[in-house]
Amino acid sequence: MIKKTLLAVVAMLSVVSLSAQKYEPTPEILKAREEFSDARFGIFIHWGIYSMFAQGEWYLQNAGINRDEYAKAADAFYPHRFNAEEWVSAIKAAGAKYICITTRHHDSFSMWDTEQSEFNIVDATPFGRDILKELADECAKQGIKLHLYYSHADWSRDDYPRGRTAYWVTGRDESKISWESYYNFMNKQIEELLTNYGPIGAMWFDGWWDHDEDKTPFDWQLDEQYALVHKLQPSCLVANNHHQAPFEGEDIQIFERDLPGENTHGLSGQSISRLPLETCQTMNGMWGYKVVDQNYKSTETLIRYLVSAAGKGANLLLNVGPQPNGELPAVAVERLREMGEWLAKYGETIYGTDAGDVKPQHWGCTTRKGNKLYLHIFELEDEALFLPLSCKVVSAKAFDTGAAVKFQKVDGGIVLKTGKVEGVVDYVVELTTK
Ligand code: JFZ
Repeated sequence: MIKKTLLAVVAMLSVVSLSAQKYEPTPEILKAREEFSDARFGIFIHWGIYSMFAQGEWYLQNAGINRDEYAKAADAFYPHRFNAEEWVSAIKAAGAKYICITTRHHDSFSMWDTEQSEFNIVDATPFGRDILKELADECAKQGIKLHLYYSHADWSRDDYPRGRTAYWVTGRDESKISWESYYNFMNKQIEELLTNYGPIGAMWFDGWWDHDEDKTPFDWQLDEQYALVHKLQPSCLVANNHHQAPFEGEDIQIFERDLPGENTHGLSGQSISRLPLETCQTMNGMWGYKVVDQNYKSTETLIRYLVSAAGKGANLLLNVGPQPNGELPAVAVERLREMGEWLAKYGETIYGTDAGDVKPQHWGCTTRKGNKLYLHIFELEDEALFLPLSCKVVSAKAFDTGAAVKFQKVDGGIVLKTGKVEGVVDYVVELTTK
């Protein structure tokens, strides 16, 4: 009897300790998080057979069509202008420090040579090339990190338990729905991705929200999957675009289409954690190539967005949607080049910085690195600027010319005699502080 009770107590205790087990990031992960934050700028690539329909990556669900009819696009996918070297060069020239590519989006098409499904770029297309391998090799060659987007939601497979999107996509055999089978499939794919493509900087998951409608929470078994990622590659960061505050086991907090703390698109209402932050944003209006969407943001807007992200202590993951022929759109390449020109000059005030002492203002924002506080002034109607500061300012100068900027100590900070600021992308003033 006593023995039985003791056993029960021991069993209970071990359950308690298991459930109380917290994710302890390893030293490798902590280092990777720091490097990630220092990078500040990455390029997102949304590319798949959806590009051929040229209506964005949600086409299968938005059109509500038959999955087998949709899949016929694969048999004509021949992106003969795809050139990993050109992509990576253009992205490096932009000053971006990492690339995140869609390995498998919600339509279920895999952009690598996977053994887990025939619906992939090598087996299902006349092109027959493993573009992920080519890209991974080129990233290694040119020294830029590679992150992998991977969808949890799936709009084509029989075994995926249907969520709140795409339930009207036809052609799927409902009798074959099996979470066990689907979960197993995903983990085997993740194993391939983290085994065959060299070091991966981060796994960027997306699709959790497909089951956020459930009264009883859907169990995605993320703990096990995250542990698998960390086991396969101890320096690979885990990110999940679930639009919630971070879950246990995650290393990055993602925001979509809005900077942390802003929520104009209704996808970023979550509170801000202490994890490294990343905001993903489109260059036009859609992620995947969309022929009618030529509404590209100007280079000035994009630079200011990058600077504003840095001013909030966040990275910008800026998207480009390659064309069906495999080329990056020329308008996108032009913006990448111009952003790179700006960063070549002002990168010091962005890379490796933290959010500055003064929170974002109507005139711009601030970043900090060591004893340098950088003011990024986009526009200023007044001739002078009051900065609430608790540190001592030793000197102030215009970042690009080095010319001294006059300032005066006042109660609670300084008044900086900038003069009116207009007609510039970003007037950067460097303060040396003590
Ligand atoms: C998600 C993807 O669906 C999208 O295709 C793209 O990859 C982006 C980066 O991430 O964006 C979402 C996800 C969920 C909703 C909207 C956009 N939602 O639930 O309305």
